[in-house]
Amino acid sequence: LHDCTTCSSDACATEMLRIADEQNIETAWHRHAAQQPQCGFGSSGLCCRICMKGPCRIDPFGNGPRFGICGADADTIVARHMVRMMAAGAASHSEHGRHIALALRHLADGHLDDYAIRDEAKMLAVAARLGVATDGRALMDVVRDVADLTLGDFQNQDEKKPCTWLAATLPEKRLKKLGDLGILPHNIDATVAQTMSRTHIGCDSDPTNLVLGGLRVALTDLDGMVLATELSDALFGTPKPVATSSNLGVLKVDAVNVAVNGHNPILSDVICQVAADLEAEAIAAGATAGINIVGVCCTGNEVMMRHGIPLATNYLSQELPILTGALEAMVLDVQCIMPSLPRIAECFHTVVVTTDPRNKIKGATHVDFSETKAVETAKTILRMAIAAYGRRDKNRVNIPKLAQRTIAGFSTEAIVAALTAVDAADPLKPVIDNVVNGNIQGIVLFGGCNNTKTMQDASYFRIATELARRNVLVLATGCAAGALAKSGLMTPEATEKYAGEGLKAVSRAIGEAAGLGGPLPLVLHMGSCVDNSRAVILATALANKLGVDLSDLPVVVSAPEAMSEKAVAIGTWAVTIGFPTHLGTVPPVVGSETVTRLVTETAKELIGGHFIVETDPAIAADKLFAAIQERRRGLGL
Ligand code: SF4
Ligand code: WCC
Ligand code: FE2
Repeated sequence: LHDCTTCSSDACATEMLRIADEQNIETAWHRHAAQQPQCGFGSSGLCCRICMKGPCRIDPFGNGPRFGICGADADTIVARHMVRMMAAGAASHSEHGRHIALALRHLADGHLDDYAIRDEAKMLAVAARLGVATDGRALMDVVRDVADLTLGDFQNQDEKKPCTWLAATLPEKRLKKLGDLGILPHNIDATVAQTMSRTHIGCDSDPTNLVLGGLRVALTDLDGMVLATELSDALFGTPKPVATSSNLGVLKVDAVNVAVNGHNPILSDVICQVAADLEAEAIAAGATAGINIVGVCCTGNEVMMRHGIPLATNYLSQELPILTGALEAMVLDVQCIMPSLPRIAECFHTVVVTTDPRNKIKGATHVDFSETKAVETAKTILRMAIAAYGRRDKNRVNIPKLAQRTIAGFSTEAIVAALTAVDAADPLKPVIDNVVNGNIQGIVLFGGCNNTKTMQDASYFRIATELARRNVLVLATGCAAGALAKSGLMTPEATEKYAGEGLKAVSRAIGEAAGLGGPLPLVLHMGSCVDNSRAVILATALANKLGVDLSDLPVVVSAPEAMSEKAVAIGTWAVTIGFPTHLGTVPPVVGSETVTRLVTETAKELIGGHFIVETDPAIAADKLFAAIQERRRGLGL
């Protein structure tokens, strides 16, 4: 049915796909093959399903209808659908953020016994950034004020007052530019609702105006991310460099293996905390190695960054840990979770547990999670996993041998701490000096998903090593980070092997000064998708120090396997705050020349950032490097 050699560049995934074929188990790759050929109208964005007179299709070659029944043309149809994707992405990230903000508010009110402010220094730093008084006040009073200010970003009705977190995050110059364009949002919920409203039949049909609305809603996505990241750090700790490992070899044959999959650390962090308490029960059940928690997707990134929990895999291969026959439970929260998981688990002993009442899956066991009984729920779930261990069929256990060493945990604070070891008085100076002297040509941030339209993880490796060779500093988040971790690029050895001479020298100097005993890893793992905000905070610090705007920095973004609506939102705000942003999968906009031109060319004149669509990874690396060079010339370097 499909050709395994082109599915994934991940050796563990390829091994598991062979087992899938032998045992006749359907995975995402098999379903991708069954979907071919995919609809040309949908692929180019020319199928409109916004009202029930439709679907209406526009003929891209001009031989058929040029207008939908209501009169909408290709530009309107493409723009409306793309902008709706941004709204859905922004809603998802911001809902995650709201969840954390509400938890903080409930904690301040004394309703949550199972949580605490684990990083008081971060909490106070966040308060100071938001203008909340801290001197001589009880910590929980500060927490309540921060939570309320944050919730204000979901409630403020004054359109002239921008979202608090955006205002506290972006450089002044950028805020002014966005304000002048009328795209600085005032309220996350209102902007998402307005986006849905203006894209309803018979509303906004002007492609330029629609795209501007899209930029505005994409900025609420950034707002939701920054607040999610910063408040999660206060609650669960700010990540520091930690050595761990990645890929399916992290599963242990003698352990009760539990995978946490999804995005929100609010449950998974508690699972990590209580696992030790149930160790004896697991051993009594015959699992001599106790309980082994592993991560998948962004929940995986969250617990990897904070607790060194190993990463089993990223988005596209999330079904495969079950195929090892050694996974007792997969615990799910929200986002990027395949509905196929219970179907695959039926072939094994694995229990699939959903925990969010708004994110259930047919065939899964649902255990309602609430923060007020977090420890109790986490223990219930872990006991389900321990019970499942007794049902494991030892003859069907196939754990691939491969696990790559991975150094993760590079929060902005951790990066600044490492730089402080080089220059305590002026930590950003070593970075800026080396950008100026060319040892570091620029910075690339890899983000985004996996997509069956390209070989899993392959472009990440190719573009990252190609740019590192040309002395570009590499950062990564989300499933991009998963891909680069599994590829072995988050190690000092990878720096020695792949980095250009300039970058290598800088990495060695920083790594050694910071006591890492060698260079920094080639790729710095900055966290989950919401942690793209960390890169924005870092870039803002650099821009402020240089007195320039984000659109002047030699910083680029790459999403070679973008897939989700969230990725569309992230890519769009990356462009909106001024970064050239590469997409390696073609978004459904090519049916409209106008919209395509708006996001790839006009955007550059208007806001400095723009999309670069390029499916060939080698050419993508060239284009990203060229964008870095253009920025360097702009700075006179
Ligand atoms: Fe067709 Fe217009 Fe309805 Fe879209 S909104 S489905 S183009 S009639
Ligand atoms: Ni973010 Fe993409 Fe992964 Fe989901 S977890 S698959 S949006 S990169
Ligand atoms: Fe994610």
